Amino acid sequence: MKPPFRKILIANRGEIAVRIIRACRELGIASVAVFSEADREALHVLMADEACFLGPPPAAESYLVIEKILSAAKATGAEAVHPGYGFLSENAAFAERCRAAGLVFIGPPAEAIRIMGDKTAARRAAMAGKVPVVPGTAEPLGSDADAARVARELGYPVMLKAAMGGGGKGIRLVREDKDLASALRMARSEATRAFGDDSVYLEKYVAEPRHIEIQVLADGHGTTIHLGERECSIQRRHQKLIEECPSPLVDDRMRARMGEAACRLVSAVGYVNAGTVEFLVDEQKQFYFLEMNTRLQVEHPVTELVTGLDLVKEQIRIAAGEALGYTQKDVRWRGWAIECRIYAEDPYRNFMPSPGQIRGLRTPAGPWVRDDSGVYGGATIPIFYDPLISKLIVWGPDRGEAIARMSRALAEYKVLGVRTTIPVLRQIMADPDFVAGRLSTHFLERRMTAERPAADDRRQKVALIAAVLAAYERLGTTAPLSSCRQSEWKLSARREGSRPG
Ligand code: MV4
Repeated sequence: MKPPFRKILIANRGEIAVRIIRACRELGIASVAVFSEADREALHVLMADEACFLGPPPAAESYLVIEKILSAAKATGAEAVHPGYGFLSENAAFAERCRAAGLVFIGPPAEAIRIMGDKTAARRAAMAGKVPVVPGTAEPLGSDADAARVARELGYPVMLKAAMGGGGKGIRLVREDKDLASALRMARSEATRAFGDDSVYLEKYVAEPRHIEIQVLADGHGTTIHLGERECSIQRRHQKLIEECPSPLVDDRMRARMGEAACRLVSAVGYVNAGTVEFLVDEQKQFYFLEMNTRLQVEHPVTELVTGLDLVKEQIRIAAGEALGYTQKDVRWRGWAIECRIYAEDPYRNFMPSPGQIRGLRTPAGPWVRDDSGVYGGATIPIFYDPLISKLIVWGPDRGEAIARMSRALAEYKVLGVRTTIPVLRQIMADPDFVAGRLSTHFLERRMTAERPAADDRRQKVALIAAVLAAYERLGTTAPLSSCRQSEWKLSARREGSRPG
């Protein structure tokens, strides 16, 4: 079959650039990577068919510079641009500039990006599509007096949110009337600094919510379908750590209702391509539209493993004008998938980034295990970008088997040289509440009393000296020091407690 495009430029880096290169290769499409000074030897550059240098390490001087991306596409003769997630992926002006330059933007129309970028416009679109929204304002707030009246009508506590924000930036919980004025002042100045716009709006506060999102696909021929939900409640400060498909909370009826609501929103704004509709779900299992992400999501692989679809290939085909070729009733969900995000962060130091060189790497494999990684052993994780090393995704016939498989895979995972989130992920897989599916967006902060597992420093040093002496005796004095590397592996296995349970 004829490939949808001859050549695609990938305006991103790291694991998602690698993921998109893989889809291109399977479709017979040539790939062009872009890279900053900090990414000269990055995996996505090594894997692409061609690569274009952008500029200095800061994203504002490389991955975010529209002119540079467009020049790279022109210089290499790319026909289309895939933005991945983050960076320029939800920038309506970028989508427009691509189209004006004769490039196909692999994403939704600029107008749909613009509507969903304004959270009050997104709420209005949801209401127009009869999608339940959290009770609150449909327009940005006016004066402080207006805000106070609305807040009293809604009833405290309320959430104050930046209209141009999203993903947790610029939101504030207001518990009572007397706190509203100062919260408004702070929210407006924060919003101005972060988004260049001081518009804010109010919503009633939903206590103990779960974060459940619906994956949608829409082609340019009027077919819109949903691929079910992802449960994303295990997060820390709006950074997700674990996602699963399906959600332990959602039954067939609820999935159908949420899916139909998501499809109505998509149709209401003329959305085309892949997208995600986020919902908050309260303790009575009522769902409310929160916001829509107009891009491929980090956690898309769990949906892929359960539906059998390749979302990046679907995105590329849709952008090329192809029809989906199947309908809602053809979508089948089989088994359970879980994703764990492996970040170069120290979970025992408040998740502080831990960039640097990966001195040793052993990635898990075996049945139904997928590792979407952006690195290799010896690679350096720059300080300039998101410190995501990889996403470990497993599939099992049911949730219990998926959890057991994830525990097994995490036990195999070894990363030397940088701190990672692997130890907390192992703890969560063994947590009785997680295993029972008792999740909420507060799960992690309540559980983060975690301590480094009995890392008795003195005992570890003694063990290290003993191991060095033993290796020295075994090898004799003529052996090169590098032969000792083996013991570092063994030590790391012991240090991190690789045995499950
Ligand atoms: C809320 C909420 C409770 N009530 N809105 C945080 C991220 C942003 N997208 C919306 N967020 C929330 N909005 C109302 N009316 C609680 C959150 C929230 C949250 C949402 C999703 C995932 C994790 C979260 C963690 C804390 C708060």
